[in-house]
Amino acid sequence: MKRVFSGVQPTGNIHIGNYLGALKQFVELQKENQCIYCIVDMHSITFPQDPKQLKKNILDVAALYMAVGIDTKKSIVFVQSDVPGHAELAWILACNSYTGELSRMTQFKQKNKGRESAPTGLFTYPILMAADILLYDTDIVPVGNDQKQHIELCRDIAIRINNRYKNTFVVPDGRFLKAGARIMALDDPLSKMSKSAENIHSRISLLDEETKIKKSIMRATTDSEGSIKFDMKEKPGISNLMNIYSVFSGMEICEVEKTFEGKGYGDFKKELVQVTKESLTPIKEKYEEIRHSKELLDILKDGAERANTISEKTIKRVKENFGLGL
Ligand code: AQP
Repeated sequence: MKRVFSGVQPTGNIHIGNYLGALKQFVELQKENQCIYCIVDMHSITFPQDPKQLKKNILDVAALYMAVGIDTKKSIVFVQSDVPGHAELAWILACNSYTGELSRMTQFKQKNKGRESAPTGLFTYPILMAADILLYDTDIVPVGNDQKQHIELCRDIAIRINNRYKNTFVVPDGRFLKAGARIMALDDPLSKMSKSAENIHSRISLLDEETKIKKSIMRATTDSEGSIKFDMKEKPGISNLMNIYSVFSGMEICEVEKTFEGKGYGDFKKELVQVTKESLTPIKEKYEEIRHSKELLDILKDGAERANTISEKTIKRVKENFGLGL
């Protein structure tokens, strides 16, 4: 059995990019692996968060994990800050990584655009992410394409430490889907869909009302050509929508092209609204059942205990190999 680890930040409502790029994989991987899914609240404070809102967001993400199909009897679900090993290991990894490699991270460059000085946590975010992964002897990390560079850095740090000290870490592999790995913003198909973008119509959140879903899709940016052909370079808007349609409907892109041959963007968008609603309605219903149940807190408490048991073993091994403590 392989070990799987991944996480989502509690920074707002999870959108279909998070779902199609990451969460769908989380569910699939449960069948044959031991999975650990985290709500990475310590990552979210790289930018200031309202404390009350953050607490609410943590529980929202936990309920959504379960609503999309994560089975907490099989998989471990917990909140990152409930397991002290993440921060402890992050320091040890920080002492074995370089500012040069961190400054090359494109996500850091994008998020820090226009500032003279960056919050230190934003700069060292990939180290905390590496600690999250290495703490659990992870084999597979299911994520969206935007995390490719961070996974590479995590592998580099693990290999470096394994070479410097005794074999300390399992070197993980990223897992990226063919379709869904990079869902683009509906209003700007050259930027990825994001929870924190200002325009709410740039994304579809898993809990959006039907009228909001319709509005966001019907006003999505396309092109003036009008033919439903997949070409991410020349026709990024319609291609992004076709991608979403393909994953929700289970149709290959070539089937989507065939189905909508000769039809206009308006007709296609109406069908996309339909298939999106059908896919999200059961998730919303399940979410409503779980979100305010007492069970949710018990599950997170139990998850943290199980995660702590695994992480303590890793920390003990790391400290021994590094000669730390008595
Ligand atoms: N647009 C996307 N397409 C496919 N996958 C995506 N992911 C994020 N955006 C897309 C994947 O979702 C998982 C959780 O992401 P995260 O919450 O850790 O943070 P993020 O990558 O920074 O996501 P956002 O939505 O863009 O958040 P904000 O706006 O807060 O920065 C990851 O596996 C990610 O790859």
